[in-house]
Amino acid sequence: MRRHVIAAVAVWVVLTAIGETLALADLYPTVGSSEAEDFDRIFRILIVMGMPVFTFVIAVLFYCVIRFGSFGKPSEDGPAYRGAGLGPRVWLAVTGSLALTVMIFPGLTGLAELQPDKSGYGWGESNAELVVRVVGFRWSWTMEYADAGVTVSTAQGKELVLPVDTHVKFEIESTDVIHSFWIPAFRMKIDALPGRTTHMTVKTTALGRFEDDDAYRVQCAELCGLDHSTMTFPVRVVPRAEFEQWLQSQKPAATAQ
Ligand SMILES: [Cu+2]
Repeated sequence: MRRHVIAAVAVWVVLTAIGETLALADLYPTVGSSEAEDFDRIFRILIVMGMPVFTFVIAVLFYCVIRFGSFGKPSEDGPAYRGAGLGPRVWLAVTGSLALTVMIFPGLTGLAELQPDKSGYGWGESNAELVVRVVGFRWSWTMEYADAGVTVSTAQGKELVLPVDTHVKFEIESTDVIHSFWIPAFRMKIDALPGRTTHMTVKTTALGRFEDDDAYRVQCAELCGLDHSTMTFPVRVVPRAEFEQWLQSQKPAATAQ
């Protein structure tokens, strides 16, 4: 018995080392907002905590299958394991504590951080420096820079241009069915609902554009019909001065000249 325990533990340790290395490796999509940094950190914490539990189950399962499996030969059932004794209690205590811990941190603490502004339906702070009104419809989006009186849509071959290092608040609506407004580089997503405005605020932290990196795109993330997968919109994050220039060039008076 002792030999089997040592062998299974060795498999567990090796699998855990591989899993934790992968969890901490930089295998994540482009990070383009401070929220993305938070979410990636939270994701890593959850993976790092969950990995030993996952690899324990895998190690015991595979060790037992390989070492004790009868592989087609007829065999009798082993003696029933009644679940008494130290093993199950330790297992319950460890996994129960881990589950409770992640519910509080990063669960509840993360939620409180993400939703300091309880007004309306949405995520993020109310300290927006730029407001973009987003309308989703089958099967595209329009973006309205309300303060500047500028509206862009894919029909015009435009893109969602945002200034870097800026809190941007998106106010999101739908004209038909439920869509979901998602920008992978920002790791933030919220439903676009007909008859209700939702919002989310992100702080852009890195320059980027769709041509170089498809994490810089709006993508509908709620199955909404035939062309759901094409319901995308390119995003470009630029320095603030360039943004102001771009916004001026998009104003109706400027484009009419
Ligand atoms: Cu969709």
